[in-house]
Amino acid sequence: MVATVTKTNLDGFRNEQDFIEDFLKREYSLVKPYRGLGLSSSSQWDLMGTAMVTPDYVRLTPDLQSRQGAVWSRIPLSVPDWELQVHFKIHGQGKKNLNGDGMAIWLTKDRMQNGPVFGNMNQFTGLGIFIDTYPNADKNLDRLFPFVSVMLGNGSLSYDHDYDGRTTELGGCAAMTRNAVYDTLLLVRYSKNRLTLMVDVDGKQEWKDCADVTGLRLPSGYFFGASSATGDLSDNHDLIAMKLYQLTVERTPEEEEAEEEEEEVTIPRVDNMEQFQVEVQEEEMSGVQFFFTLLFSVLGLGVLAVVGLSVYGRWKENKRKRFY
Ligand SMILES: [Ca+2]
Repeated sequence: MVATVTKTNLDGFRNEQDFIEDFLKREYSLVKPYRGLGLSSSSQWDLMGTAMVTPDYVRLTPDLQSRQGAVWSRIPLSVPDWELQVHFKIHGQGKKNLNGDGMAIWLTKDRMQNGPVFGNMNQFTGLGIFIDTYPNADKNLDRLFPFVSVMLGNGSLSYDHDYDGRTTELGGCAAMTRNAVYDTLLLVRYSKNRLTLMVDVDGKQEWKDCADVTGLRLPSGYFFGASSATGDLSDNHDLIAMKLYQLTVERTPEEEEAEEEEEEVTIPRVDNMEQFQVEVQEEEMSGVQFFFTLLFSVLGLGVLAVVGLSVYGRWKENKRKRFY
């Protein structure tokens, strides 16, 4: 029997319940008041770049050109089934599509790095959720922006900023997250190798599906973070809260057995996706396959020989008829 849990800390709403209960893990959460954030040695989070704390939000970047800011958890994640709720606000003076670049939520092996992917390093290892507010790839807008997308990095995959990361994205959706009238939130749930991304941006207090990736394998011990960057175009990128819930999920005995037998995941990957197959192993022929391959080869050669001989015979006969 799966009980329904009413949440009191996030407006008491929730969609499908496929877990028994959840439990807020304070050590992985960033909530008001952000006491000692980035300053105290007892703080569980570090600030970098232009990130600054105010009573109501953590501003990753101000609405000014060429800024980078981030906040990173100090504690490696050891929760197997979890849900992360992110409350953020992106706003600025720029007219639509004259603002940028957006922000990213991370769960990665490395932390506190500078770089070109929304203020974090490229070729990252782990999970990146991007709230991309500027269309770099095409100005015809065959895709609405802001666009929220998911990428899994394995340390060699590269996020292509000029193409808005389309070549590496695992899923995503348009979400009107900039200069929004309503609270803008996103939810990332990871359980049983399935990653679900949902958004709530239109004040209806319900989660809308954005991406759903199965067979996604993420090692444990990674760090949560949020980062943002501005370039020629800018925005205020504010993080209001990141809440991490540990989920209690029912597993069938078969599922438990399968998980125990699985090898420990050391590099993030998605099953059945070519870009995550580092080694390509040639399939070996079984004995039966080998026997039939040999049999048909011999039979085929035999047929060819017979056909060849009869053609040769006729040709010889024709030749003889012609000369005599
Ligand atoms: Ca972009």
